[in-house]
Amino acid sequence: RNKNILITGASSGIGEKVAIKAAEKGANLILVARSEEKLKRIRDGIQEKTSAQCIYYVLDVSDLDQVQLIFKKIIKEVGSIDILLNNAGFGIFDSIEEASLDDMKQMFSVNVLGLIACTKAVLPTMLEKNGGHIINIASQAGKLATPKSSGYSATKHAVLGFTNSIRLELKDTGIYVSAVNPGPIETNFFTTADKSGTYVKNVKRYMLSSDRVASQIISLMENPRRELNIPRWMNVGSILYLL
Ligand code: NJP
Repeated sequence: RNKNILITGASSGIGEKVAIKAAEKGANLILVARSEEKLKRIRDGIQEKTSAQCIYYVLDVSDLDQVQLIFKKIIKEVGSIDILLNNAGFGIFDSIEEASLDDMKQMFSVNVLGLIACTKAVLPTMLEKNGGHIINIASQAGKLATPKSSGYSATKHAVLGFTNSIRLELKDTGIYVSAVNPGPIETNFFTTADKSGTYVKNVKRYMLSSDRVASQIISLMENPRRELNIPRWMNVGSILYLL
């Protein structure tokens, strides 16, 4: 309640669901993504249904200079960030022969460098207050590997490495650092990740709803802890299928 929560990738999927649930619980939201129209629609919906304060900023997190600039503006406007949900990300699934280096570069720019830039941009105010919570959406793809997702999987391994390292570094501050490692979730993610639809067809029955994942993230926000693995058997099921 009354916490300032900044969510990247808030214009759809997990980010949108967490924003709505957090607003219902009385948090103040700062929504970040590239699609202004979607952010505006979500902001309007939140303002209509709750008394939460909600603002949005259009930002491509892979533009590292813009991240610095916009986060400065945000912090000036809201004072401080209590919780940063580093959720913006995307995947492109391809065989290693077919995967393009441009796609790999873009995935690393958004999923890894963007996430690092957002973290660095909130850190000074969190350190100053000696408190805060940084939650990074990683993936089971960052713990295990499946075929045809080498680039995406590499980015999520990087997210986990980054998360684990700063968690140790910040352990004597009041800042919590968590990673969330879900398996496949029903969101727009697969429109880009799996253009042929083959992966989705195979794992559909194991997919989690974004609503369920968002509820678990809200509970992580309420009870900060190290890591959140979302129902293991579902992830294991889908991974076994692919091996
Ligand atoms: O996907 P989707 P999810 N700058 O496509 C934003 C991870 N994950 O909710 O910019 C700023 O509905 C995009 O907004 P827009 C996944 O890797 C997923 O499933 O307007 N924002 C949108 O709001 C990702 O890290 C699954 O296009 C950027 C959001 O990101 C996170 O969950 C499984 C951006 C993506 O929403 C949320 O994905 C798993 C940029 N450059 C982990 N690029 C899964 N769905 O199965 C994208 O383990 N966004």
